[in-house]
Amino acid sequence: MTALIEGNSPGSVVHEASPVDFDTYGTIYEPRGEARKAPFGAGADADVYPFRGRIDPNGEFPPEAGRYHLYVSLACPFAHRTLIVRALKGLEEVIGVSVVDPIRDGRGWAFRAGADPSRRHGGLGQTLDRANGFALLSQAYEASVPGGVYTGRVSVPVLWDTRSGQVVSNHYPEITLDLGSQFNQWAGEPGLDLYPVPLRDEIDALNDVVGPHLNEGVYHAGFATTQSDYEAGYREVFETLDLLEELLADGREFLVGGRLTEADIRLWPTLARFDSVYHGHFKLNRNRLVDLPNLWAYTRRLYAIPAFGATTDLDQIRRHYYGTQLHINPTGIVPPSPRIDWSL
Ligand SMILES: N[C@@H](CCC(=O)N[C@@H](CS)C(=O)NCC(=O)O)C(=O)O
Repeated sequence: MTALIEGNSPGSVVHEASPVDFDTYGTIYEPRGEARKAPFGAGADADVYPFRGRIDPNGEFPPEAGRYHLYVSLACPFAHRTLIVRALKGLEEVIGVSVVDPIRDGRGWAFRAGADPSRRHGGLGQTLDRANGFALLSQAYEASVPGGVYTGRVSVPVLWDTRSGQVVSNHYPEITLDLGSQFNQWAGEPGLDLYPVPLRDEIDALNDVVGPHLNEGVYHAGFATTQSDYEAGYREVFETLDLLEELLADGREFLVGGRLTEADIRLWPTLARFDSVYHGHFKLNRNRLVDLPNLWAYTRRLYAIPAFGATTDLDQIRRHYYGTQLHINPTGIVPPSPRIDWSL
């Protein structure tokens, strides 16, 4: 299943997953053969996202430069947030990153260096596993549970502890909070507080709407298998976009408190994917994001910040959604990018 490749740290062997093979392994939605059957469903259920460790100076996982590693997919909006915070805080030298192949068969997220077309136009690209040399991300999960039998979801993002050799957390809301606050002594931007105490109630209130109804709402519509479920998802998504369009009508630059916060980081990855993927692939076609002037101006404003724009790989995003979610796009055909002008 894997090929061996010389690792860059002495003595280590880095594995590369064998090529994507839908015929043998199916998809993660309908796995085949030796591919692992995993529970599937939307939401942040603790049973399927069981790793909830926190970075804490007095806890099991104290902050330390070079100790923790992120496993991400550039396609995944939940993982995208962790990269945005890592870049905003200037933690590139402090927290390592490995990037999975955006194309995923029934074995789940996998590491392939491949001929990555994204890297050619300046993206982060996909990588082999720089922390452990695993071929499949499931190996990181299996290494973290007694007996190696893991029954939850193999999702990204993952925060990995290289010291104890286990997953710290696969729960993105806490990963971004910890990256944003616990590594300040090594951060390039130690003073940047993305979750300031006086704004927390307002940020949380907005996240409580944006999270379930927009970030996850797009999947409710996109993955629906009945007309009524689809319509309910469609409604909640556009109601939330309308609400945000209204909120931004006063010309505010950021969602809360006149400054960049967790609220922007939670919302933005969904907006960045909207016209490229959700509008067509998820049938969320009442309008495009570019048709909502306040939201589109806001989206472009944040795209111009390198931590947002440089972590956004629309090529991988399109290839992942259209080329992997074969239960809703059985041909796997990936359309070219729509014409979007991201300039300010
Ligand atoms: N609730 C998760 C959401 C992450 C998530 O759903 N990631 C998706 C990709 S966008 C994934 O890895 N799915 C694979 C799976 O769940 O089996 C979190 O806290 O991070």
